[in-house]
Formats: sequence, structure tokens, C-alpha cells
Amino acid sequence: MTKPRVNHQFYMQRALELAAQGRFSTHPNPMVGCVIVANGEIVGEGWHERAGEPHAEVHALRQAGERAQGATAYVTLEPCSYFGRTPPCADALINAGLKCVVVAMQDPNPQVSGEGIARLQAQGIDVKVGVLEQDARRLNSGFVSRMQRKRPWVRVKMAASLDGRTALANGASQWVTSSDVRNDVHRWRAQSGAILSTAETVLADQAQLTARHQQAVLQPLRVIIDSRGLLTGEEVVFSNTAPILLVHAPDTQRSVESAARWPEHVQVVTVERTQIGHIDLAELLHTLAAREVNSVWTECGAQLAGALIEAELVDELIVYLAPKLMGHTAHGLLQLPPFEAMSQVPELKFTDVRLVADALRIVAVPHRV
Ligand code: AOF
Ligand code: ZN
Repeated sequence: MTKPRVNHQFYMQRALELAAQGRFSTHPNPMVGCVIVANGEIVGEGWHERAGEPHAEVHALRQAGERAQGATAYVTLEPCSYFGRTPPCADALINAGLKCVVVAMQDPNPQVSGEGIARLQAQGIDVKVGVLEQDARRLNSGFVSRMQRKRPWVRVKMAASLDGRTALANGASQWVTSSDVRNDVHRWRAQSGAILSTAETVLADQAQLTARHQQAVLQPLRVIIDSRGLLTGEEVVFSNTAPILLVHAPDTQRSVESAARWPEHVQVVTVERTQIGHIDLAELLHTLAAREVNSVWTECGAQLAGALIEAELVDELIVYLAPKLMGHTAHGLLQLPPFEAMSQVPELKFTDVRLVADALRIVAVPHRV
């Protein structure tokens, strides 16, 4: 007699949905979901809501109670094996008498990294790894990036007319896209660990760089590159007291003059310049990862966006194209060096295209060979 096939993907899909509920609140921790199934019935569900609070497995085990005995747990990330802010989930699953644990992906955190799985197996629990792994990795691209590459996942947002223009020749640019598009931008901001911009953009747009989205629970760290020392502390961006990281170069005049003049929510860091005089963006990203920033949402001008692309530090481009035409005398999206052959131009791959309000939103990833 053949055993009925258990639909691991079905339950893992549910666990991923639960995990995604932490989109606006879990960072710097990963989003994790857990489903406990006994005799073909879901008896417990949970997700990790906030760093410092119980992990997904703990919530699901509490709900399942006695019914966890002999059941199967579906977890989107390998159960943890060490005492962090909370005790190890592998132990909680062992103590509850789970028979089988299905895991979407191994935890890239070097403090776990296979140990949680080994711990479960050592107790005779049947562990299956890799169900819907791609989806789980995509969901936590930021956490995985910080753990494995020691830098955050970098998204660069751009908005342009259909013909790829951002500002008229005289500089007029507000607003290329409609206010409904800006709501979508606030949603992205709200799920990012940091928003990266420059003093030039902050001054030109009177930007606040906050996440004004109803589900925004944690304000992203606002990271502003001010290598020329243009900001005084009087700009609108400083009126909101969410944290700001001001990035100066060692020779930035204002930083040399006095660091103490900045309000309490502003911290200044110094990042070296590269040979061509720009802030070393790779070093800046390492600094952000060290501060537990998983993902960076970049809103900037053509220069920084171009520099990030040239340095191969962009993971996703999010481009909003408004149904407008601005003509060839208007400014383009990106500053890149002149290319002499088509073989030199950076190639991308579109991963998502959809209508957002009246704009076309394109997500593209660099096609690295
Ligand atoms: C799990 N289930 O729901 C989460 C896990 O500081 P702590 O105690 O919250 O631990 C955070 C680490 O635990 C985090 O870096 C990641 O490795 C793991 N996250 N693990 O089994 C969960 N959120
Ligand atoms: Zn855990």
C-alpha cells in the first residue's frame, strides 16, 4: 500500500505567508513563519513579530499545546540553536515531541548555520530541508545578504517619464509621478532597514526620508551622504527625530569643524574616499551591515545611482515610469561613463512589471555573468 503524499509545499506556503506578516516589524531579525500539522490538520501557527520577542516556532507551539506531540512542524528558516535574545527553538521543538520538521532553508547566521538541524536530527527527529527554498531566500534577501555578504541588500528607486527623463533642462522635476505612486514608495521605505540619499537630493527635494505608511512600525535609519558638508542641521530632514546617519569624508569641512553641533538623533560617520574622490560606497555598506541594516532603499539623483551601478553594488532597480514624455533635452536617469560598444553596457533582467496607479513599475536586477 502506498502512503498518501504529504503536501509539504502547501503547508510551507502557509508558513511563508505567516512569515511575511513581519515585513514591517521584524528587522534586523529575519521574517519567519511556522505551521504545525497533526493528522492532516493545522493545529498551530505563528510568526516572528519583532526582534527580542518569541520566535515563530514558540508562537505555533503555544497554540498547538499537547497536539504538537508526534506532529510535523513547517518552518521557513532553520530553527535556531543558541541563546540569543530568546532561547533556542530547536530545543523547544524537541521538548514538545515533534516527529518531523520541514525547513525551507538553512539559517545563514553563522551562530546557527546547520546546528539547529543537527540538533533536531541528533534527537531522532526526521528533518527535511529545502521545501520552497527559493521563496524563503527571496523573502529574506536582506537578512541573507547581511549574513553572507556582510552588506545589506541594495534597492535603488528611480522615477522617470516613459522616455526615461527625470527633470527638465531647467531643473524642474517635482512631481514626475503621481501621489499614488508615492504611497507605493512609502510601502517599500517602511520595509527597509535604511533609506540612503544624498545631501544634494535632500536639499533639492526638501525630503524627510521617513516612511509614511500606515503599517510602518519601525522608522528606517536615514543615511545621508554629505561629502561636501552642505547640510547645516536646519533642513526639514532633521525636524523628524527618527535616527539619521550623516556620512562625511575625512576631509568634510563641517565635520572637521564640530561634531557636537548635531541634534541627538544625528550620528556622524566618516567613510574614506575612493581614488576618484567619491565616498567609498562598498565601505559604507559594510558599515551599515555592522549596524544590523538588512536592506537599503536608495532614493537619490543620477550621480549616486550611477556610482552604485558602476560599483556593482545594486541588487534591484525599482523604476517607476510615468505616462509622460519629457523629450531629449531633459535629464536622464543615470550618470554612467560613456560606452563605446554595446558589449560594454550593463545588462539587466526584468523580474517584475506591473501597473502601480498610473505608472509602470519595473523591477530589474543586474545580469552578472
Ligand atoms: C528561528 N525562528 O522565528 C527566528 C529565527 O536574538 P534572537 O534570539 O531573536 O535570535 C535572532 C536569530 O535567530 C536571527 O539572527 C536568526 O538567526 C534566528 N531567527 N530563528 O528559529 C525565528 N526569527
Ligand atoms: Zn528561534
